[in-house]
Amino acid sequence: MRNIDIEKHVRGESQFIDDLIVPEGTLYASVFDSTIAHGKIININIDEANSISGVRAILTSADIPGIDQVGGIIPDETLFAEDEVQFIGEPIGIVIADSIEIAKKAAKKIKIDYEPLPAIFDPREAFEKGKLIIPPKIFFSGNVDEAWNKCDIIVEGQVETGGQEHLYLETQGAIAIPQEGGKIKIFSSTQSPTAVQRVAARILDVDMNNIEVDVLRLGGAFGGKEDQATHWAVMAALAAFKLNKPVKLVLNRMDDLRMTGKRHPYSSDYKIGLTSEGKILAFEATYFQNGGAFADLSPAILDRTLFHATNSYFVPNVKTTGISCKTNLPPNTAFRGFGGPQGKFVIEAAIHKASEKMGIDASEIQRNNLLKNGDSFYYGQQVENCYAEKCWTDAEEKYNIKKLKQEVEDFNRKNYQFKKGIAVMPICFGISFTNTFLNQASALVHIYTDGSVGVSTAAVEMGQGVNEKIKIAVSKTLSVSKDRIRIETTNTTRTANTSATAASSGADLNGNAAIIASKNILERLIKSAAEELKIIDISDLEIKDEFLYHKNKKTKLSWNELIRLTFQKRISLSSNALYATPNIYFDKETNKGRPFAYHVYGTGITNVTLDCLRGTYTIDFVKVVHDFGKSLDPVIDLGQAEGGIAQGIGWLSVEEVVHSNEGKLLSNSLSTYKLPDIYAAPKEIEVTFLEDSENRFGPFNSKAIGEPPLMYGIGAYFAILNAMKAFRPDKEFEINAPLTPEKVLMNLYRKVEVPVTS
Ligand code: LUZ
Ligand code: MOS
Repeated sequence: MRNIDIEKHVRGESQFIDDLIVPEGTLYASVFDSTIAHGKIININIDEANSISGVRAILTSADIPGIDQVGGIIPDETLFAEDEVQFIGEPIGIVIADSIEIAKKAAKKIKIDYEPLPAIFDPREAFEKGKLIIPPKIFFSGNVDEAWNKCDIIVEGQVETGGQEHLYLETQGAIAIPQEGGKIKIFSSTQSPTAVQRVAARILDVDMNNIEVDVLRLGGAFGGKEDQATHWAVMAALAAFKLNKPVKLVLNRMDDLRMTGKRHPYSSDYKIGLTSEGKILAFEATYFQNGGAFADLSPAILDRTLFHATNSYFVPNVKTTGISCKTNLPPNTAFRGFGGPQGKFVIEAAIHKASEKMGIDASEIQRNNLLKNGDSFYYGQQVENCYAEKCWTDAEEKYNIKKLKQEVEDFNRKNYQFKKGIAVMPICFGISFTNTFLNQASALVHIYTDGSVGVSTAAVEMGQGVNEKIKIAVSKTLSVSKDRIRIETTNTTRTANTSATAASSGADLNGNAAIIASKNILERLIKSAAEELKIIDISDLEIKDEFLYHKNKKTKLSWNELIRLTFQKRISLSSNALYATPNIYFDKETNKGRPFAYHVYGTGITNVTLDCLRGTYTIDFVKVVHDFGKSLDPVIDLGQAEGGIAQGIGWLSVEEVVHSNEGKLLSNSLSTYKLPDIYAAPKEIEVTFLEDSENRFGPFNSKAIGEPPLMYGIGAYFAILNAMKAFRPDKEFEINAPLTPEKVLMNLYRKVEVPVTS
């Protein structure tokens, strides 16, 4: 896969936080954290640590000059624990020393006495004890209570989905460098430079213009640096501010795994009602979200669960209840899909169970209930430009689903130890931050006197290729070669008040802003050319391939010449522009509105082979038809689709976040947390780009790609489950993800509850 940085990556020239050359005199910080899940801090003894040579300072909450508050949505989280700790890994303070080795050694010598308090790890238990992050949220349409009577089939059940570690290759980290006049410049590995700036200003009690945040690129994020990169950057800033020295703070892998939140595990109840023809009439669900100790982004993530509760289906009567539960675990956080995958999984489980009861294939129910133009989503938005059915029928034709199913059946008839399973997974994902005001981005475009172009936006490059997409958008708008365009670092002094690069909307929002800024300059250039050539009708002029054209005829004015001329006339060659997504709104009282600019659709087919002796499985293939709009860069988009699919499969199959009964992370390293490596990834991923898809909200008709493909991974869960059913048709299996090989094995051979009847 080629993207904007591929050559630098391959040569090891790309710079991440740990590669930056630090100024002389830089100090190093190491975080010390709670070793118990809940308790009062009785005493912190730093004497021994402080006596180690090379230790410069030990900072705790008492050393914070400003307001000790890092909560983004709800002010419920301090930078360092004050008198109470609420999870294992909660930061209590930092040691700053001449080297990282000294800082770490000293951190180990800090003795903390606690008075333990009871801890809760299970969201349902937290709910029963009234420990909630926000009051329950209810979305509904129609009337489920009246609808049940009209249903021929009703199925109820419980569904579990697990957490997921982001495992960005680059761990959390930052470098803070004091500047003159009390200013601090922070290099941070964050998706949200403004969040770092805002919180640093609050913690240090300075104005935001005293903090500059700069981001070159991240070594991955996946949502893990939307809110949770802030803490480490602010700690480094605090130390730099206190000691007036540059301070570097980079978490090692085990600290990062222990201290940071993951994808939220959910425990959910559902009830689904259908007609005997397989039309879904009613769906009711309650989602218990395991929020961890602080709110972080949990309320927004819960919203997205509710928005995606009905996936790609039209359901006339729906009631969903979201409950964000406070537990003594690290605050769970944004992760690719942002609660959407958890929501979709529940209705897919409900459909799966209903299909078992009806003795039909789940795909018949799925197919029968796909959204169409003219339907509405249960949160009020009209379904427009819907490609749900188109993706499904294209997949049916292109991949011959019927034949694939027949092949699975034939295989299963002939084999005992090995069974195959197949599942279809349609997706529908809403694009826009669900908090309307976040849907804005700005861009600053400069054209230098030699004709080269510099672009700053709010977008953060994290390997997803957003910089390349912005470059393409600017190149097309100005009709200037991509080689003449540089995408600059994301910097709060050039692009202020930024939303996080998140919600799959980085390329849409920032690409559109860059297009507007480019067009502003283009207009001035055309005017200047008209003056120069004494042409009256400027609509006859255009720039093509770095030349001015008049009535489609090349003139003598090259791009460079035009830039030079325009500069001589003292006309600005820079522009700043804002893009704000039009026509979106949401009423938080009624939970109705038009929260999304548009939706992304697709259909995936997943095939697996299960070794029923060992419980191990291979994903034979995933074949999808996906709606990319008019892709700005098919190679980047394909990479995002493939990566998302692998990550989604990982979440539901091999990745398992495990804690001890005391709330200690047991899957605390790469030897105990299983990632989908090349062997666990599908043997084949085939992606077909849906044809003729239009999207006026994306740059040049493109569509967002970051999060939607992850949800094809849900198909892998049900494909494995179908293979298990082929081996044990006598058994009812619980729906409890991830479906790790050991869980498969236990489930296949656990005592038979229902006698074999044939
Ligand atoms: N972040 C956010 C997100 O603040 N709001 C969202 O709706 C969202 N969606 C996906 C990923 N991050
Ligand atoms: Mo995200 S989950 O779009 O940071």
